[in-house]
Amino acid sequence: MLDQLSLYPRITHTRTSVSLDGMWHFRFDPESIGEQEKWMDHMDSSISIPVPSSFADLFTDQYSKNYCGDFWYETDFFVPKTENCRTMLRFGSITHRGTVYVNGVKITEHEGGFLPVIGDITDVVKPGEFNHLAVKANNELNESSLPCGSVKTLQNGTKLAFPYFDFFNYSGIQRSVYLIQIPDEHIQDYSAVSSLSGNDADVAYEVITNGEHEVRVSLFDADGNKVAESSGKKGTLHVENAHLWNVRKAYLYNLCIQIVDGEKVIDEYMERYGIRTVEIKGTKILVNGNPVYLKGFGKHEDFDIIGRGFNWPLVKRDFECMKWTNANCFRTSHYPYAEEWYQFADEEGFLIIDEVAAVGMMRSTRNFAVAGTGNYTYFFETPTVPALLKNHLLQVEEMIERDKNHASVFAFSLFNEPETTSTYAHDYFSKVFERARELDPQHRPMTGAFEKNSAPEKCQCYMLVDFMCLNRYYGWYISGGPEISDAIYKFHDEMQRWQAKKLNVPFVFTEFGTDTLATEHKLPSVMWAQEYQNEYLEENFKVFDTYDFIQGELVWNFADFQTTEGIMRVNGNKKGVFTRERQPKDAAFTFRKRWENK
Ligand code: GCB
Repeated sequence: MLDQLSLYPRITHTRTSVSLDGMWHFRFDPESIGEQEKWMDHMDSSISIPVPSSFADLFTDQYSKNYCGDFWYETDFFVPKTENCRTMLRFGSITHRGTVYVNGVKITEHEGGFLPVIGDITDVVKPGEFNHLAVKANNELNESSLPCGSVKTLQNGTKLAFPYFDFFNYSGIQRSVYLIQIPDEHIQDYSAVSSLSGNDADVAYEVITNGEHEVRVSLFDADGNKVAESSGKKGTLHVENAHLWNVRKAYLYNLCIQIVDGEKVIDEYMERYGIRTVEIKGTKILVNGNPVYLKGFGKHEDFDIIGRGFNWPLVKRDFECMKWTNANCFRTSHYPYAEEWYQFADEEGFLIIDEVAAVGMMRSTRNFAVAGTGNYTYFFETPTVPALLKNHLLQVEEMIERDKNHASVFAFSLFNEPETTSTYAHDYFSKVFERARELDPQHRPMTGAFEKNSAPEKCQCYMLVDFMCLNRYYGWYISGGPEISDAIYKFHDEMQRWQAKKLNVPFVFTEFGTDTLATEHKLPSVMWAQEYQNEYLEENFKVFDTYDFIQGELVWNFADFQTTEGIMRVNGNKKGVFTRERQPKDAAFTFRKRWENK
């Protein structure tokens, strides 16, 4: 357990947190000379850069956009006081890896670009003065990084990222940075698990602190009335006539955790908390005991200029668009998103399949096209696998630790489209699933998204998941355009083969869709025209509606998004139901109508 990893920065009676977002200094370090030249102390010839943001789309030149290698950030921040508290820095993420220095001293280093980086800087900060913060980051991909990929060096020496995945390798300090001050004796982490009995609920909690003083936990309803109270590091809050957090009808309580010494409050942490249960029963997904059909999207953190940089207005707009389509769910394809997405999903009653950045576990820079060809790339048979597994386990741990208390998170996805047809893959993923199940206090369903090679007869990993997630493109990558009738025939054939296995678990489509240009209309339809996207969807819906074990449809993708350049991508992936600017294509109206009563 990492101190403060899962605790989002909050201001309470005993805690402060100050955003360090703004314009910082920045410099590329293609020769990796920064450390030797002591850039952690000071960087010459730096340029200004906004935090948070990806760096790629801020510039006007090709080199900066596609830069791959080391790069540095620096800023100065004022610390008013340091007595009787711990002072910490918390980055929402540094993509893909980072080393943090304060006043020239190395504080921490972190691998993985989509989870928080935390450093205790108490012993190195100077009170009443400006302090110097430097970050050395790196965005290279390899076969033991999550996500997976490689680096290609051009003849002129320029390095380029070669992702084994279909989204642009946006990098940088893409999420907010906070300076946090908390008491010496403090709350390090907590978990809370709800169970229901009749109209009442019990919330079993566990609080971890670094001291021995008493812990007091209270629950307040939305009007601010205290409805339950308990003491001790472990305990239960009994809530009479509990208001449940329901899908698209959220109710959130306020949970208040205190460390107390008599009447004195030593530390205090507060968070919104939704009371709900999730469970898989036979082929049904149950929330509070009621079946839910998942309607929604695979998404990306992706927008013009800011890339994967966190932006509240974008969160708001995306939720408004999702609500307009009558959706109730999304998958954080293909990495854990900024925490604010989950907070807002808690408020709006959206369900989330929370995915770790285990994508690209198939040796191909066009995995979207290779999936389905049957090509086998020996991914889980190479010497890098132990290092990959170590990373994978660590990031699953950090993701579950960070996201475990969100009502919106109803399942964790531990992979997207790896090679699953070998016993090597089975051994690898058995370890990942075993670890994830140990870690989640809520015992949520665990899953992963399977591509087409993971067929019922060949897949060695489907038995590991609690519900099946299939990514299928019948009518796009397979038998598209005028061949769509064949595609649907093949689709039914595959579903019947799954049905014959009698797995007795829900199946959810976590991807299906067509690239569609918002500018294109054509009668009769052709691939890439809006009419084809709609026809494809209607044909796919007929398949979904045939099998009662199909319990959800998350279309690929919510919006058009940026990818690596290539002949299969027209300035990015155009499978959005919305454009990259978040305006509806015709398909958005199709979903709005279908999901109204589904
Ligand atoms: C997939 C991948 C996703 C791609 C998508 C596509 O199977 O999981 O990352 O973007 O296909 O559009 O090809």
